[in-house]
Amino acid sequence: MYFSKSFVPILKNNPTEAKIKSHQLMLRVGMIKQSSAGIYSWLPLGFKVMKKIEQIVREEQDRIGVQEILMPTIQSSEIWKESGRYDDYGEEMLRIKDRQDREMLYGPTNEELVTEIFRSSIKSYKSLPQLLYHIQWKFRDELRPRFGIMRCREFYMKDAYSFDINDDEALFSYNKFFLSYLRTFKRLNLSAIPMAADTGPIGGNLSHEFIILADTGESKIYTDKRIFNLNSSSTILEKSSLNNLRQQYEKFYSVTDEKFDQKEFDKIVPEEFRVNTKGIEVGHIFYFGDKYSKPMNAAVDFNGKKEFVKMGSYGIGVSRLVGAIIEAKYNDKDEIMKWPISVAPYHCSIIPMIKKNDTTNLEKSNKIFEYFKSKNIDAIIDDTEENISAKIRKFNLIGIPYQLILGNKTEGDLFEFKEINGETQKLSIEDAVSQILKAKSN
Ligand code: P5A
Repeated sequence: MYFSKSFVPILKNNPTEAKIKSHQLMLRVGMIKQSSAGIYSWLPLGFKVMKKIEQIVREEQDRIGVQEILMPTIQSSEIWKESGRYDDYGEEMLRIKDRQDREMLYGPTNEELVTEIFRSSIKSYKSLPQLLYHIQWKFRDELRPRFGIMRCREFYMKDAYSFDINDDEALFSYNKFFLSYLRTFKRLNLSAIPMAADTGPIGGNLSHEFIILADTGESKIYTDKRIFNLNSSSTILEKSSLNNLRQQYEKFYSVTDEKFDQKEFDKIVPEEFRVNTKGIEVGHIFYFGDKYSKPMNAAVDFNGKKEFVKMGSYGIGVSRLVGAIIEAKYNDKDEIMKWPISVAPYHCSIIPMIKKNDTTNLEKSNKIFEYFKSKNIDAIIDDTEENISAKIRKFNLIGIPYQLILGNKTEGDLFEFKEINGETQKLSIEDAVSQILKAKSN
C-alpha cells in the first residue's frame, strides 16, 4: 500500500473537542470519524486495528469451544417483554417502530434473543453445555457519550452466552471464560485484572469486570498490588484447575467502586499493597442462573424432569479496546504511540527519501514491500514527497511499530531500521525481517 493512495486523513493539530489521548489520537490520525453524537465511522487505519482485535478475541473464544453465530442488531420487543426487561431497560434502549407499527429495538445486548434461539431447539440436557457467541454492533443511548469510542452509543461487542444443567456446570463455563479473557487480553499486550463487580441491568450475583489501569478510565478500582504478579499461562480446561485459577485471583481483594467497602479493604490488604486508582473496563462476565430461562421458559428434559437452564453472559468491548490500547500504550514523555504488533495497522513503515526525477528509492521500496509480503509482514510505503523527518514524525504519531528508512545514509544492502521508540540500527533486509517476525511470534 502506498501512503499517497491510502485514506488516512491526518489532522495538523490535536482536535480540541477530544479530552483524552485515545480520542485525540484516533481523530488526529484519521482512524475514526464522528457521524453523530456517540456514533462513529471507522476509517481504514482504525478498522484494521479493530479487525485484528476482533480476530484475536474470536480465536480465544474458539479455543475454549464457544461456537460462533451471528444474531441481528434489530430485535423484537416481544422477547424483552417476556423476560421483563422491556420496561426495566429505560431510556438507554433505542426503540423503533416498523411500518406495521410493531415495536422493535436496536439490541443493547442479546440475553433474550439467544435464549429464544436456544429454547426453540435444545430439548435435552444431553446437548449441554451450549456455549454461543457473536461479534456484533450494539446500541445504547448513553446519557453522556464521551471519550470517542470509549463510551459511545453504537459500539462493537463480543458477547457470549452459556447454557448449563446446574450451578456446578454453569460455574465451570464461567471459569472457562475467565481463563479465556485472561488469555485474550494478554495477547493484546494488556494487563487486565478481573475485579468483583456489580451486575447492573444484566443481573445475577456473580460477576467480574476485566479492567486495565489508566488514569483516564471511568471505573474506580480498589485492589491489591500483588494481583498484578499473577501469571495466567494455564491452558487446561478442566474443572478443578479452572477453579484454582479463579481462586488465585479471588485471594486478593480486587473490586470496583460499587462493591467497595473501606473497612474491609483496610482490614484485608496490608497498607503497602493497597491500590486505589482508575481503570477502563474492557470485559465483563456474569452468572445469573435462571434469570432469563425461567420467565422465558428455556428448559431441558433431565431424566423426565423439566429443568430451567442456568445461564451466564460474557462481554468484551471490541471497539472500546482500540481506545483502551492507546490509553495503555501511549508514551506521554516521548509523545509516541506504539501499537502492539499483534494489532498494529501495519507492522512496518517503509520510508524512502524521494528526490525529483529519481525513482531509485521508490523502486527499492517496492522490492522490499514484496519481500515483506512474502514473509507475511504487512507494510506501507510512504511514497509522498515530504522530507524524511516529516515522514518519521508522521509514523511516530500513527504508531506503526517498525520503520525502515531509505535515506542518504543507506549503504549498499544495509538499511536504517528502527523500532519506533528504539535506536536506529544498520541492518540487511533479512535481519530486519527476522526482528519483525520474532516480535510477531512472541
Ligand atoms: C455481557 C455480554 C453485557 O452487556 N451482556 C452480553 C453482557 N455486559 S456489559 O458490561 O454491559 O458490556 C460488555 C462490554 O462492552 C463494552 N461497552 C461499551 N463500549 C463502548 N461504549 C459503550 N457505551 C459501552 N458499554 C459497554 C465494555 O467493554 C463492557 O465491558
